[in-house]
Amino acid sequence: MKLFSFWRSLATFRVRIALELKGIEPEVVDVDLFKGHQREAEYRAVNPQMLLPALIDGDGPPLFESLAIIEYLDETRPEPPLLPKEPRARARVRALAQIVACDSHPLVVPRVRGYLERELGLDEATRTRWIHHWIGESLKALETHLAGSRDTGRYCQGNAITIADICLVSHTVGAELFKYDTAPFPTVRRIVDACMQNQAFVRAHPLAQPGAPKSV
Ligand SMILES: N[C@@H](CCC(=O)N[C@@H](CS)C(=O)NCC(=O)O)C(=O)O
Repeated sequence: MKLFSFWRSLATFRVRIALELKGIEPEVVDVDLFKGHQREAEYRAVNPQMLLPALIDGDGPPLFESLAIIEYLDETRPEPPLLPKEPRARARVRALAQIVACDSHPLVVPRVRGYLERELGLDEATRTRWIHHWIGESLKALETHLAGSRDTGRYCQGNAITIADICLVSHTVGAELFKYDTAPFPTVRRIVDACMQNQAFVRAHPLAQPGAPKSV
């Protein structure tokens, strides 16, 4: 299995966590987002959208979109399961995951930050306001959902790690990389701290990847 990855990519972080939980060690191909390598012909042939992650399992074709990749991994390697069995619980897990992967993260990725800077001429302080605003909006929504539901347990859904936890951790670590204070979200913090007891999350962490700085 081949994972196209970059240490700073939060979407790839999600897939790395799932791979670690499943005990899969892929070959890693580094695509440097800071140097724009995602836009070079070699990677465009893998993912025409020029986004990480992409995953090749066996003789391909490449899989793309982190949530689709994680569900593919879960369907092809069912242990440990990353979605609950019961339909309402599955819907809640997917919904919590999508707050991160569909409603928040896409607003702060490099191509959006670059557009704000180059096309709209926003200075760094204004761009940081944008990033913090959208990170904060989804943290508020996640905290409200998690603190207010009897379905929440040690993790987002009961006491087993699911795709919702994978996304919650990627979002919170992303907030930290963008210097956004997550302390006002105690339920989010409690669940993230519980996840970080699991070595799969620790090994997949952006700062544990080759090429990452010691801190940001
Ligand atoms: N919805 C996609 C998001 C993919 C995405 O935006 N990836 C970012 C890194 S986290 C990327 O490759 N950005 C490159 C760019 O913006 O130019 C997923 O979940 O896989």
